[in-house]
Amino acid sequence: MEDIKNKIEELRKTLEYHSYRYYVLDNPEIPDSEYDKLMKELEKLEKKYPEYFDPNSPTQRVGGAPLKEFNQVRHNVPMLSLQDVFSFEELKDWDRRVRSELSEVEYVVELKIDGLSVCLSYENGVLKTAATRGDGVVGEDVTQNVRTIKSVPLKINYLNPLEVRGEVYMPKDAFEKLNIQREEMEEPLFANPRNAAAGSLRQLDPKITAQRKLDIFIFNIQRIEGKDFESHSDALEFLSSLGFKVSPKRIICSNIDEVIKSIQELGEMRGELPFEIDGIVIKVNNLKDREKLGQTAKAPRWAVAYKYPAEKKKTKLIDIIVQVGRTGAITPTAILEPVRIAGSTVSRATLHNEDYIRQKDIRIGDSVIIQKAGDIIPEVVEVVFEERDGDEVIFNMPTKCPECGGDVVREEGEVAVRCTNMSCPAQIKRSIIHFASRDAMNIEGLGPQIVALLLDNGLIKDAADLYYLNFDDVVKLERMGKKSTENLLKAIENSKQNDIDKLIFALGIRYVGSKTAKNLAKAFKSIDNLMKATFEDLTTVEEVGDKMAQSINAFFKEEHNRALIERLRNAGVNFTLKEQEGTSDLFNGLTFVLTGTLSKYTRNEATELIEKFGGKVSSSVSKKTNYLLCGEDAGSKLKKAQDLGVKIISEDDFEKMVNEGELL
Ligand code: 3B8
Repeated sequence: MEDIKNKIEELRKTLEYHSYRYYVLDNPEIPDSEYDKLMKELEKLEKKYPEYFDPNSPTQRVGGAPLKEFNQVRHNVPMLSLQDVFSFEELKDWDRRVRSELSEVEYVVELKIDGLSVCLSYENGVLKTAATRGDGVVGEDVTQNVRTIKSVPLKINYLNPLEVRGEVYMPKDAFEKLNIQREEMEEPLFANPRNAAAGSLRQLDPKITAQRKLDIFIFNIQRIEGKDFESHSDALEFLSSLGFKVSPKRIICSNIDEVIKSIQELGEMRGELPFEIDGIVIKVNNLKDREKLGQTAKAPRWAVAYKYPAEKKKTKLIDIIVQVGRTGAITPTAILEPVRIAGSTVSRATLHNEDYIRQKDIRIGDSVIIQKAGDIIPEVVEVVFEERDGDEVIFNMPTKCPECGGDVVREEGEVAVRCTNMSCPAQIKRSIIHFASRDAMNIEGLGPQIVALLLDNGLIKDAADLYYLNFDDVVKLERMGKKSTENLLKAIENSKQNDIDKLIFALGIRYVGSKTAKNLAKAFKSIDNLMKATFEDLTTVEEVGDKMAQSINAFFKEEHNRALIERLRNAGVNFTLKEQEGTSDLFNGLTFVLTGTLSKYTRNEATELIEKFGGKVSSSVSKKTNYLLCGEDAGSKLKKAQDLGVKIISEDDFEKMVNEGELL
C-alpha cells in the first residue's frame, strides 16, 4: 500500500513539474502525448485508490460542480486601481510629483495585460481563495474557476500566509479559436480577449471555465508574512522561484526618459505579443519609497498606467441588417461606409445584440466611431451625437422572423433572440448548408446556391433528403448539367462513409462544435450509443458541461430529429466510429501560423492536421514560429514572417509534408 501511495505522490510531482515547464515556462521537456499518458496513469490510480484523494492533485483542475452564485470575499488588502495617463506630458507630470517626494528614483516598466485582476491567497502552501477585484474592497469568490487555470500553482513551497495579485487573461489565439467555435454554434461572439476572459472567469459552471484556456500573470505581492523585500523586482523574482508565472518583460529604468523609450519600444512589438495589452504600467521599484509616496483613496501614488491610443475611425452607419442562423439566432450587423483601420478595409461591424444597440443608442444614419477590438473584429464603440441631424432612425429588432414571419423569442438569460419556427425556411436552409459544409459532412459542390436550388424546387426538405435525390430530377434543374449532377451525387454518396464525428457535428445540435463532436464520437463510438446516452454519461465526456448535455438529450428526444436520423441510417450513412489511423510525430515541437485564405483546407482542418501530427498553431508570428502556412491575400503576418526569416509554405507544400511524412 505504501508503494501505491509513493507511486501516486511521485506521479503528482512529475506532472506538476511538467505542467510548470509547459504552462509557466512555455518550455516543455516532454511531448504532450507523454504528459497525457502520465495523467491517465495517475487518474487510474486515484480512481482505484480513493483513499489517497488530494484536492490539489494535478487531476483536479477540470472544474467541479456548478455554483448557484458567487460568494463575496472581503479583501485583506484593498485591491487598488491605477491612475491612467494618456500622453508623455502627463507621464512627465507624474514623474515630477514622484521626484518631489524622493531624492532618487528607480522605475520598473511592465506590460499592462488586458484582462481582469484577481487576488490569490495561499495558506500552509496551498491555494485557499481566489477572488476578483470587484470594487476593490469586496470581490467575488472565483476559486473553483481559477483552479482550472493551469499556470496557477495549487501548491507552493512557502508555508506562511501569502497573497498575490495577478491579471487573468485569454491569449489571442485562444480567443480567436473560441470565437470561431462560437460562430459555428451561433452564440454571440466576444468582443475582445478581455471580455472573453471576464466572461469565462465569471462562469458559474467551472467546467466551462476549464475549457477556456485562460492564463495569468502575477504582478504584485499584496501581503506576505515572514519575509521582507527591498524592491518590487526582488519580490517578483521570489514569486517566480515559487513557480508563479510573473509579469514578463520587466524593464528597470533610472529616469523618465528611459521609461518613455521603453514604452515606445514595447509599443512597437505590441502586435507580436501572444496576448493583448492595453498599456504599460510604470512603478516605483523600491518598496520603502512606495510607502513614502502612499496612496489616494483609490490609487497608489507610486504607480501609473500609460495607455496607448487605440486605433479608432469615424464613419457612417448606413444600415443595420439582421441575419437568421441555423439555430434561428437573429443577429444585427452594421453596414458601414468603408474605412481603413488597423491595416484593412472595414465595411461591416458587429453590433452584438439588441442590448448593445440600446445601451449605446446606435441609430441608422449615425456617425459612429469604430474600433478593431483587439485588432480583430470591428465593432461600433460609440455614436458621435454632435453630428446627429434628426434624420437618424431608431432600429428595432424584428418581433417576427425576417425570413419566415415566425415568432421571435428571447430566452431567459440569453442576449440573442431566436426564431422559434422549426420549419423556418431560413433555418432549414442554413442547417442544410451547415450539414454539407467542410467540417461537417464535407459534400463538395453543395454550397448555399445549390441548397437553395434544391429547396426551391421541392427536391429536398431537410438534410436526409439529400441521400434520396435521383439523377433525373436534379439534372433537370436550371444550371445543373450532366457532369455537375454526377459530381454532386457522387459527393453526396461519398459522404456516407464519413466518420461519425462529422455526422455528429453536421446534425447541428446546439452548443456542439466540431471539437466536441470528436470527443463525443470517441466516447460513444456510435450514433446509437450517443442517442442512448444519459445526461450523466454525457457530462463525463471531455468538455461537455451541463448545458451541452441537456441540449444533446433534448435533440435526440425530438421526434423530428429521430425521424431524420432514421432516414440517414436507411440511406446507408455510416453510424459507427472507424478505427483510428495511427498518428505521427512529424510536427512534434513545431509551431505553425496560418494566414490568408486557404482553399484546400478550412482553418479547422489545417489546425487538426497540425495538431494530429504533434504540432501547435499560434495566431501571431514570432521568432518561435517554424512555419507560416500561407494562403491567398496574406497580409501583415506574411511580411513579418519574411522579416523574421520564418519558413513560408503554401498549401501544396503543406499537403506534401503531410502525405509524404517529411518536413520541407
Ligand atoms: C498597483 C499596482 C494596481 C495595479 C498595479 O498587467 C495597483 O500594478 C494594477 F493599485 O492594476 N494588468 C500590472 C497590471 C495591473 C496592475 C499592476 N501591474 N502589470 C496588468
